Amino acid sequence: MKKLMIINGPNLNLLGKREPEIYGSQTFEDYFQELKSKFRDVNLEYYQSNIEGEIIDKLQKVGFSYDGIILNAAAYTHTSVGIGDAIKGIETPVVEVHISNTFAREEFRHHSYISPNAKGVVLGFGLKSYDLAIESFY
Ligand code: CA2
Repeated sequence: MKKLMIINGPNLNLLGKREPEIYGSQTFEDYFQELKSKFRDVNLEYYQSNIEGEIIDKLQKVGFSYDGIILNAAAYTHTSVGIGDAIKGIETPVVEVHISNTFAREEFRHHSYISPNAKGVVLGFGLKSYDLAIESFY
């Protein structure tokens, strides 16, 4: 069975609790249970951290044994050379995900340190972006 890890970055623990007009009204924990029942033939895990170094630690920890990583680095997408370097340094392919269409938002969200090293990017489909990223590993 394929092993996939979803990694969510800063403030995504607030999903469903704040700013529902941009990010929807469902908590990630609820959505993750739906994902697990939808994709029963993959081993799905989920990790969230607000701390850049913890995200890098997790990428290094799973990045040589898992089949895929689905990464929403949230605001670190636009700032973190360190997360970009970590993706370059691991073997497991990373698919970058965003809930919102970052290109329809402020200019500073148009640049990503993740994209150049990602296998692909899915953005703008709400939480469904994660479904599509998982399907890319089938
Ligand atoms: O659209 C996305 O998935 C983002 O990665 C979300 C980030 C944002 O900085 C990126 O530009 C695009 C922000 C995540 C914050 O999530 C919240 C959820 C609920 C309430 C407040 C923040």
